[in-house]
Amino acid sequence: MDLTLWQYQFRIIMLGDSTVGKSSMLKRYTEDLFMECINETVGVDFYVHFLEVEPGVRIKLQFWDTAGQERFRSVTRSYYRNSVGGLLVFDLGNRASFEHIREWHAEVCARVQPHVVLFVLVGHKTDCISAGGRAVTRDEAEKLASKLGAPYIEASSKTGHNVVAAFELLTRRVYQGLLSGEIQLREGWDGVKSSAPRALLQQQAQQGQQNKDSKRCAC
Ligand SMILES: Nc1nc2c(ncn2[C@@H]2O[C@H](COP(=O)(O)OP(=O)(O)OP(=O)(O)O)[C@@H](O)[C@H]2O)c(=O)[nH]1
Ligand SMILES: [Mg+2]
Repeated sequence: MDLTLWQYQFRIIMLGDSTVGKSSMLKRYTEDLFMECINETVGVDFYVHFLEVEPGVRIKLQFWDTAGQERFRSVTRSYYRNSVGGLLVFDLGNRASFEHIREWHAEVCARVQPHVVLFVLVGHKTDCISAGGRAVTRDEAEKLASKLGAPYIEASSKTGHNVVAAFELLTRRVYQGLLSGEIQLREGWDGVKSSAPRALLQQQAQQGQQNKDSKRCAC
């Protein structure tokens, strides 16, 4: 089987303050590597990974790894619009990075209209909190996630804990959004691409809508 073949391509954007570990999460996920000394991201970096979400359905994940530093914001903003998924990352030992999550979320949502971006919130660097370095409780993070309509997960790129789980959670969320019709392919928008014929996609979207309608009736 050609491992570069894919049925869907999702563009995912990494968001959060500088040093929270966005690039480290991607390094761990795509190369299974961790670096204590890693260069700050300048503008935007690009990573690719493939994931089979169900037998025969391979997703090509294109990651935009944005710089958290304010001085790059004009560059990174231009990548929001063509993203379908966003990993909102904060450092569990850095309270300010948690408090800025609402701003990251609001900024992306305002700029992607009329498209939708689905998010997962990540409390990162769990390896540091065992030594009493936790600045954000799980309860606070879960409350924020629920306000943002996103699942919450805690991870560490250093140990590898939950890194794959975080990316898979987001990928499956986008895939389900596509099947249910919450996410729709549109001309001139590159958040999702499909190698399947358009007729098949329309059929899937209609099926998703019917499922939604029947669920509504059942309530
Ligand atoms: N202890 C620990 N350190 C981490 C972890 N992930 C990243 N780091 C360290 O945190 C620092 C910043 O990591 P980066 O991945 O460059 O952070 P970033 O969010 O990409 O930063 P910008 O590119 O400036 O936006 C580096 O020194 C990493 O080694 C982790 O899970 N645990
Ligand atoms: Mg980076």
